[in-house]
Amino acid sequence: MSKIAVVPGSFDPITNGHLDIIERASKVFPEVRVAVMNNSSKRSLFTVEERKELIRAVTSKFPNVIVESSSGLLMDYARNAGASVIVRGLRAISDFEYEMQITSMNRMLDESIETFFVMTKNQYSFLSSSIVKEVAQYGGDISALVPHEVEVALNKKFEK
Ligand code: COD
Repeated sequence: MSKIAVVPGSFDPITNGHLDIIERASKVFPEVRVAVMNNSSKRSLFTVEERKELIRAVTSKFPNVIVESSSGLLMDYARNAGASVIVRGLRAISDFEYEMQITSMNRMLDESIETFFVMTKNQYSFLSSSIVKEVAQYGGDISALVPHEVEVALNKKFEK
């Protein structure tokens, strides 16, 4: 069995909640690939390249983390990467229904790749990229919610 885990997401942009999931996955798996993917139900603020650059900047302290992107299906990306596990974060009950749906679909596409869930830390249970963008857009303080590089990039997007 391969020891490669994929942490997929939109990461628009990466938050402290995402970073915590990536860090915890990097302590369990010898190689973690963070995959920036398209979520067709979300409109993005940052380009894929910008999102990758920010993730690379804030995960550079983890030597076994690689940042990539794909515009196709997650399971095709994971298979080509030689991964055996997808790691997802779980916050509230509201995440469960969505995660159940995509995990079941992904299992139909490739049942050899398992999905593992990591429970968020309490302090990140309310945190999402959308809420961070909303607060940043109206000039609120997001310094406790995202890494410094992301705070700078968001303030630049909203010209603060
Ligand atoms: N604490 C813990 N975990 C968190 C937090 C937090 N505060 N915030 C987010 N997370 C977790 C999420 O639960 C998720 O597991 C991960 O971090 C990434 O979150 P997002 O919101 O950036 O990413 P999503 O949910 O939009 O990612 C969806 C994908 C892009 C992975 C999905 O749409 C996909 O696989 N797209 C590719 C096309 C495909 O294969 N589609 C078929 C799927 S059935």
